[in-house]
Amino acid sequence: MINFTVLTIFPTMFSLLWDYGIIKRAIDRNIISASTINIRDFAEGRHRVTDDRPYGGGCGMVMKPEPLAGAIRAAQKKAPSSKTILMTPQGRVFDQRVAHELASFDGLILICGRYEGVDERVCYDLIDDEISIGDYVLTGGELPAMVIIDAVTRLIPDALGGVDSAEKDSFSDGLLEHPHYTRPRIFEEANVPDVLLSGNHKEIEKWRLEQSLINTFLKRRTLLEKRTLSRQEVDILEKWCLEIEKIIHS
Ligand code: 9D3
Repeated sequence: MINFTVLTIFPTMFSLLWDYGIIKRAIDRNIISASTINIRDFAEGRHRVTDDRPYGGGCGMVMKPEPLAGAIRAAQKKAPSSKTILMTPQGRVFDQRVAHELASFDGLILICGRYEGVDERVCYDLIDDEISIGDYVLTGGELPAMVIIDAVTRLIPDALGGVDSAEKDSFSDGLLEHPHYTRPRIFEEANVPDVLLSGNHKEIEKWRLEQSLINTFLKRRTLLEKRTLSRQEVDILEKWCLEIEKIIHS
């Protein structure tokens, strides 16, 4: 059981996440719990303002510190053993390793910034970590928070259900996936590879590993470089090397 608390000025955006598919099922089955806190509820005054102009001038607005600090403290009081994370383009970049790391916490409090950023003084004491989901510019931290909740949830045992385990995932073992096929056997004159119809499970596993390796080599070479190869993987790649040399030297 892991508890997600999202701090945002747009809590209704998160029904996109809570109300569908695997995340919905995980909530229904008490595999995760999820709630949102509206930062605006902690803003003072008749207009409940959450942003203000930047000291020093410049364009854009900055998230006011008081409502955000109030919301963070309320979230931390409700879920005391949680890690508090600010979603920001300046954070460390999220990947599958970070997903595994975050999945080990009892709770995550995810703060979604809006405007140009949050007042720096909020970060000092109240925030444990800063995460970005990649180098492109979005309009706020809500989609990044959803990405994190989605990736972390599917790592929790039982969240996926069925026979598929998250550990079999390509990114968990650092390779891209092999190609997939389903019925019909012939689609627009294209056949399914014979080996998949052979019933020979050892050969099928070997073919899939081979396809994974080649796919990774062609499309995402840096993933291969980051990884230590098994004996069987070395054998497969050496076989391909020999085939290529045969062509070169013929
Ligand atoms: C003008 C400088 N901008 C930084 C590149 C300011 C800025 C733009 C967009 C500040 C915040 C945002 C909104 N984005 C996020 O809050 C955000 C984000 C993102 O834009 N990309 C990838 N990951 C993330 S996590 C939060």
